[in-house]
Amino acid sequence: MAKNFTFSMLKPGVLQDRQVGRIMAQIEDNGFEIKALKRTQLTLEDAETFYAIHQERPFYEELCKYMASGPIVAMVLAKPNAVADFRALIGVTNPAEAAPDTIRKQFGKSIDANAIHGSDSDETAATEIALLFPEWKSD
Ligand code: IDP
Ligand code: MG
Repeated sequence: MAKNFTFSMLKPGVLQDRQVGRIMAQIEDNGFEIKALKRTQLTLEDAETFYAIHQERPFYEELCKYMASGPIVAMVLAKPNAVADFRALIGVTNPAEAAPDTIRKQFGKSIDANAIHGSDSDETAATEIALLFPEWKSD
């Protein structure tokens, strides 16, 4: 599934603000096909596993607590060059520094509540998809 799939999550603030539909519309309008989709809430343990790569960073515990603080929307997205194209669509980590029209610029409130996650490589996408959609297989 290399190169054609990525994994994304809408973070708890987006559901709290009822902005799910607006963000999903932009994702589809930018050429991504939704291959799997669910609303769920991560346990603290799920969030810690998901962000394990950041466990030595000072923001790790706050980030995990935030991600487990309310429901999220998880999805598998398909498009050629999905990982890089999706990172371009969402913008850089800090919404204040993100380019105009990116999802994080429009919907992010702070560096932790930055609206949306996007995988950073094909390998990470595969790992993240397996965590949230253990049954999912590309066709
Ligand atoms: P990314 O989501 O743009 O790939 P990462 O560096 O992988 O950014 O960080 C994962 C998440 O951790 C970010 O989306 C953000 O919510 C949070 N984060 C990153 N850096 C900081 C920070 O300096 N302070 C607080 N939260 C941070
Ligand atoms: Mg990352």
